[in-house]
Amino acid sequence: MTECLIAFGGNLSSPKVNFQIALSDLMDEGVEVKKKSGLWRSPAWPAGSDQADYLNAVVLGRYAKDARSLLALMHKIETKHGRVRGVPNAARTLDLDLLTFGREVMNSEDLILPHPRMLKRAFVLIPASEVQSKWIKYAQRLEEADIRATRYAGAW
Ligand code: PH2
Ligand code: MG
Ligand code: MG
Repeated sequence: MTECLIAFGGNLSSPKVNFQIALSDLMDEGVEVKKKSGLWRSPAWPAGSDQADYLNAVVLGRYAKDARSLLALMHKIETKHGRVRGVPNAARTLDLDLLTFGREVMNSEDLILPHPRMLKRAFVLIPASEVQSKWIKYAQRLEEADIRATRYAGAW
């Protein structure tokens, strides 16, 4: 079993419900949940996007197969939730991002590990800090305005 960190995001059609269903889908397919962050609400990045606020969360899990199998499973679940791929940063029902997979470092076209932008995003680092304390020091290096704009929005 490999420890994996999965980010959840969404800003269309009840993201909280989508997160709940997606997590139970992941569990049905063999992802064991060790820790689950709360929900965090933030404005759509980049600033000035004319979109609804996002909800984000991070789950620390364990998975028996390899990183690409997990990524394929995540894509299948995104598609089931009506996720349409295409325009970068377009509004979305459900975004599942693989942040880390064990100690794997990878730079291929379909998968980069650890996730290349995770250290820059308050909406990833703040929930990640709830489930793994090693991210706290990176969260503390974020811009104060980004930290303030990321607000706790309850359990799920
Ligand atoms: N995801 C994006 C683009 N912008 N903004 C917030 N606040 N949260 C996200 O998860 C997010 C975003 C693309 O994946
Ligand atoms: Mg994604
Ligand atoms: Mg994303």
